[in-house]
Amino acid sequence: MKVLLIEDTVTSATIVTAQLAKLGLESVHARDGEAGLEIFKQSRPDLILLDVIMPGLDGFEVARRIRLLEKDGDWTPIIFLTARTSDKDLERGIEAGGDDYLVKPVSEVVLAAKVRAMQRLAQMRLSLLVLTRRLDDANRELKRLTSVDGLTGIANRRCFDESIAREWQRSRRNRLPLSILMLDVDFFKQYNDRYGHQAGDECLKVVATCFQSELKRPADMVARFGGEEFVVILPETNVVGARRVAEAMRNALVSLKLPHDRSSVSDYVTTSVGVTTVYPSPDDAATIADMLDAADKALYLAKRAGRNQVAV
Ligand code: GH3
Ligand code: MG
Ligand code: MG
Ligand code: MG
Ligand code: MG
Repeated sequence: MKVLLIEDTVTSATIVTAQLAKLGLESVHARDGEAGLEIFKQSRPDLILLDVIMPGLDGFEVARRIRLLEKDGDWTPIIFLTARTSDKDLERGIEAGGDDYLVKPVSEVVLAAKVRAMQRLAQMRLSLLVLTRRLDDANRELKRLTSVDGLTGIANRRCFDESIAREWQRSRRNRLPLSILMLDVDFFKQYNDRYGHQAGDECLKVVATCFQSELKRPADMVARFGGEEFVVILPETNVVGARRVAEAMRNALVSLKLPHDRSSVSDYVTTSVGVTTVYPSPDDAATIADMLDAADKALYLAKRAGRNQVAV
């Protein structure tokens, strides 16, 4: 622990320095406020013993300036050394940013006790900082866990709900088209029956990654809607663009050639896609649910038309 002693009276400084040394504390002495502030800036002591009455800057002013020099979250304990102990003076000292005071001549036992008290406070402050950092980490992790699908690692339904609400409003405000793709893996029940549920899970991970890698713009997002269904948000995308992305996703999955010998439409895992494009407007009563309904209906058409295809 490094102590900065700011004291203009040499005899008092000599006594306190000796007392600090006896307590095993390293100290550096400044003869006035200006010099003290310089040392503070350069060496960031762990504790400051600060005389109140000094020529030039008095102790209260020095304390005020030290508090201004400290960066956010920094704190150096300040103990005033004072001959005066009127309530008014104490109040001024605390207001200026002091933490405690010692009456001169300084008693060695009181000095030792107050130094220990400040050490305890500093320790508590450190623990608090560590705790705050852990809390921040935990919050970030919580946010991740609540927005990511546990199996596939892509956005989950909750995250989708938030995103679609945001994009819907944005599209409404800016009068821009908004497209949605609803994708459903074909004959997935049969896939599970044939290869087992675990293989089914693995397959869904691969499918999710495949869909994700087809999205090129940062604003586009794919989420697991539930089970073997996925949903894609394509902001500022008209029906031509949406259909193009849908075809790209369908094709990308076909190209993976994931074996599925119980599928009636292909030897591989395939997906059907429903597309819908809306132009939400402030004077329109249409809702997000209506848009999802439309995408679902299009998906149903794609299924009924034979699967492994896109319908609008
Ligand atoms: P369709 O082509 O009409 O979509 O046929 P399908 O068999 O894919 O449709 P259906 O809705 O009848 O069955 C979906 C299946 O997906 C049923 C369910 O067991 C399976 N499934 C849903 N979620 C998961 C999952 O997380 N893991 C695995 N392994 N299977 C899942
Ligand atoms: Mg003095
Ligand atoms: Mg389904
Ligand atoms: Mg399905
Ligand atoms: Mg079905």
